[in-house]
Amino acid sequence: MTAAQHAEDFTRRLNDAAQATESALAALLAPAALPGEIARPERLMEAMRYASLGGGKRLRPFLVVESARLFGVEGATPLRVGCALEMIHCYSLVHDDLPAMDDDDLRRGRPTAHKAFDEATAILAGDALLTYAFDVLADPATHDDPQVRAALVLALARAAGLGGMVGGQQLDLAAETAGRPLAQEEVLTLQAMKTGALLRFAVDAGAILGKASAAQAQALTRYGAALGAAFQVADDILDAVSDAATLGKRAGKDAERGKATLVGLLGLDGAKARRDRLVDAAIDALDATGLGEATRTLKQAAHFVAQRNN
Ligand code: GRG
Repeated sequence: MTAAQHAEDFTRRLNDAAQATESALAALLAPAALPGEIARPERLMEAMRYASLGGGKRLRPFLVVESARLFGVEGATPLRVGCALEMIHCYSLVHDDLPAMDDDDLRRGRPTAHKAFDEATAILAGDALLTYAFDVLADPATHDDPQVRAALVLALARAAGLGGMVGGQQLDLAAETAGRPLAQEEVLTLQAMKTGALLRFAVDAGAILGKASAAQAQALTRYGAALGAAFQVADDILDAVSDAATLGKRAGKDAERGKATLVGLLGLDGAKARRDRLVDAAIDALDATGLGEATRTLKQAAHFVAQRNN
């Protein structure tokens, strides 16, 4: 394949994963109650659908699908795991946009959930997406091996909760009122928790589904951590240099709020250099899996994450 064909193949895979995620999420968020549920209130469902359908790059489900594919695992199983992860991601965006947190009006180019509905409904839609994510992972329809399901539930809980995304959000909020700027190490920890942990889970999930060897699983975790860090530096850079029309959300927020970012700490060029080093580290980690050419799409994903414009 030529370089242009490789690029085309990557775009097709990304789009296919996004479309498959959209359809699978829409099916999961259908009105019919599941066994054990009593009823699905219409307005809550509508808010959950608003928060999770019709937008987003679907990067996290794509990473689950591609990591599982390294081990020949394809189809409904990785897609459902990707949907569970995307539900957590969408809930975090809904809650992050609330007046008590970032207080934003625009997300994915549309009014935020609490603007389109109301605050209480947005909180509940986030809560229900969070709970549903673990329902999907625990459901035998996701995987017939209960040990695999339990491993996925545990890994996602660790990535999304106290010591992961939610903990990172708390550190971020605390930093705003700390009265002193965060040191670089503190910013890196905060970012690894707040945004890195979910991206890392995506590739760890592929290793769990693929029953990767310990060495391969470790290498993939290193890839996920580097990718997550590259994603966040790219986010800091975009917030500093882009605009709301391109981003689909407010730009320049970090500087406005005096947030500690890597652009603030390293300058724009320093942040770009760090981003590029992280992409190299992600690619090295994939080479260490010993899976060779099969890792090409994930290598392209590292470049994509770093160079994205929204
Ligand atoms: C409120 C519990 C709680 C957690 C919030 C992840 C997070 C923690 C907040 C999101 C705020 C934010 C803008 C973080 C920066 C990185 C990030 C997650 C950007 C959005 O992710 P993309 O670019 O979004 O993958 P799309 O819309 O493409 O899915």
